[in-house]
Amino acid sequence: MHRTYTISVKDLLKKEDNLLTVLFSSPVIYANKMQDKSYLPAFTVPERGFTHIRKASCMFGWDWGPNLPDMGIWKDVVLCGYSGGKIDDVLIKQTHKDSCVYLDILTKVEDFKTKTLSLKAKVFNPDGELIKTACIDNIAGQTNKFEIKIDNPSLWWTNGLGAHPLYTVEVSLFEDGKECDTNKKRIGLRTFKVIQTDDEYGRSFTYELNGKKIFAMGADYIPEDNILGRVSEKTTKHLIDSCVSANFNTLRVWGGANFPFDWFYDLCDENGILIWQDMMFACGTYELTEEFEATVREEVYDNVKRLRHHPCIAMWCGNNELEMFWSEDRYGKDVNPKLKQDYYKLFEDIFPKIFEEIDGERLYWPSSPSSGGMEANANGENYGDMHYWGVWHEKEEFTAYRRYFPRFMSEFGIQSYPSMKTVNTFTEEEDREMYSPVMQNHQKNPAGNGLITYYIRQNYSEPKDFKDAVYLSQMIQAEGLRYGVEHLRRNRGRCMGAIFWQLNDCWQTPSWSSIDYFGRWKALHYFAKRFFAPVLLSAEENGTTVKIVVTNDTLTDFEGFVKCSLKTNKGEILREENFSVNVKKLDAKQITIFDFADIIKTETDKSKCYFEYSLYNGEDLISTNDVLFVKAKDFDFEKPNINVTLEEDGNDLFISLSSDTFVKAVELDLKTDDCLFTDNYFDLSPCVTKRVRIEKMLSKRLSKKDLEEQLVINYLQK
Ligand code: BMA
Repeated sequence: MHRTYTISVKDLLKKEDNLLTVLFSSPVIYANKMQDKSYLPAFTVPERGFTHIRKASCMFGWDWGPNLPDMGIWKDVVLCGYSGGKIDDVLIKQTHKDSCVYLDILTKVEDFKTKTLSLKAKVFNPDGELIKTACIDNIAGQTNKFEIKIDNPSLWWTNGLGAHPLYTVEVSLFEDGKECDTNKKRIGLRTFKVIQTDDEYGRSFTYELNGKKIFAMGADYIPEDNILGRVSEKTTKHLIDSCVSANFNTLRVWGGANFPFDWFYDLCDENGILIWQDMMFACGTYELTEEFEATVREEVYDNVKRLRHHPCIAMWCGNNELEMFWSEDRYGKDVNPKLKQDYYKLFEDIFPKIFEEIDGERLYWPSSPSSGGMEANANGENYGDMHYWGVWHEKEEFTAYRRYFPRFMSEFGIQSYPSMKTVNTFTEEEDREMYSPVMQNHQKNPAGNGLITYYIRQNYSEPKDFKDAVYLSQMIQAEGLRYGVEHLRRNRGRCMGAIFWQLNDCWQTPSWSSIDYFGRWKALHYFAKRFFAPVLLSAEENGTTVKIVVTNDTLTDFEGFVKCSLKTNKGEILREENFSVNVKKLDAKQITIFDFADIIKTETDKSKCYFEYSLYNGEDLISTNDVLFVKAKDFDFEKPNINVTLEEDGNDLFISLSSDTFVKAVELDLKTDDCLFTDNYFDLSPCVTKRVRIEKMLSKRLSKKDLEEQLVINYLQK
């Protein structure tokens, strides 16, 4: 599934009536049979033997997806004809020096030795204008090198840091002056490194783009559909647009699936989203037979050659969690020791050599998580990347995130249900409860429903009904990850990445995703837009103290002011303080620590106060939030009167909300239609009007009257 097969049909073709027949055998029977022959221990997956076959592992079932392995060819079949010669490969290398970029365009040609061949390279700037041409006459096959200098290059930046200009390099092959093959690649001019330097904590793991140390923010990407034929450029575009809106700059393409379609990488190039690219191995053991080794080598050649020109590709990674499982001895004592040797051979010997040969520039990282290889505490926090699952799988409280200081967090997550509209698509009225057979069948993490209930009850009151449980599940997920991400960003420098598990879903399911199968944003995605804000003000509460920190992930120093107030549930101000703040570019700075022990003296005081903090740049509100001193279930919410007004201004629809008491987690939704709001799942402070715009309709356009009829408002109630 991960390979491209090129088969010569020249001697088979007839003038007409050519028929291509492809025979498939069952992947399930094959995997099961092989498992009987040679047992390969693995995790998560219900189908036996999935690591024996080179097919998206998650198709055999995962803890968020059904066991539905399909059969067939999932990409186009093309018939190609050549004469004279053909371009086999184009590798473009960049050197950035003295404000210029030098391109080395290495072109490998297969020469059929019939006529004289020549090559021409053209470079077009981001506006499509031809800026450079170079020719090589009378080539003799093999690798030919063009050297092209680009003056005044427009650099490629990630989302939030700058533009994402794309240049086009076109290489054409001529047979006696007549074009016989051409190869076009879009590139971005940028330098990229993963900086690993020993320091007081261990070793850094920092993305450096055009010489700037950037903090990676984003999520893990899984297949968009279990049935790949239903994935289209349109579905991917909605996801990538949603990543851009929520201030992402990185996605990790997880190794338990398939390499995404070309348009996925094109969209990431166009939108400044970096890709951590896993190879397709996950959560199990693999046996390195001669046949297996040969095929996985080809996979890497095929995919790396296909993808390496994309500016979005940040780094390559060998696999998902294989090294961690070995390092934690999770396969048991009886596991065949050869499998461990096979692991080393493939991921620490064969793959590094291939990546060096066909890329040579990007980091090849053996596994996620890893501390750098040879299973030296693979999932340790001081080296490399980390997957932290104490919150969720081990029922740790959200505050547990604050105990860890990973150099780069590449997985952590909490499950939630998709919206009721999504649930309604696969249920009848009587199925709409957590433990109905239908709902349970869609919950693929055996402990999932129990953990959702556990976290809801730890933080909120008993859900009134299933609909309320859905809403509360989204709130625990969003709040929990806010704890995690804000902590990581407060520790910018020591930690340089917050990639949460997971962006999307492959069917209608409760899962760790922030966007559901139909593209509906869960509360988490709105929270992500806030906690990934380029300049973030965040607070760390502890007893009666609150520490506030500004994290500046922009390329300019930030100057502004912070407004803080301790308020009662009715909005009375108990204490108020304002500060001017200056935070250097690409830095995090603690502003102050408050201690409210003189005001918050009793448990009753704790349950009636909240701390609100806002960051302004002039008049503009940049970042705002609040913290409670008790769990939301113990907070003394007063019954609010919420005032809602709707306005229409040209094509825009606005919703303004205000309340006479403090309200938490206001959810806006439409009865039948779907849209994205500029903000959602926010808190309302008395006397502060919140104005939200409909940012994008996902279904038909609404008039103000439609909105009046459709708008549903929900909020956290005791
Ligand atoms: C991670 C992933 C997936 C899984 C997720 C949730 O470790 O790599 O295998 O879906 O945990 O359990």
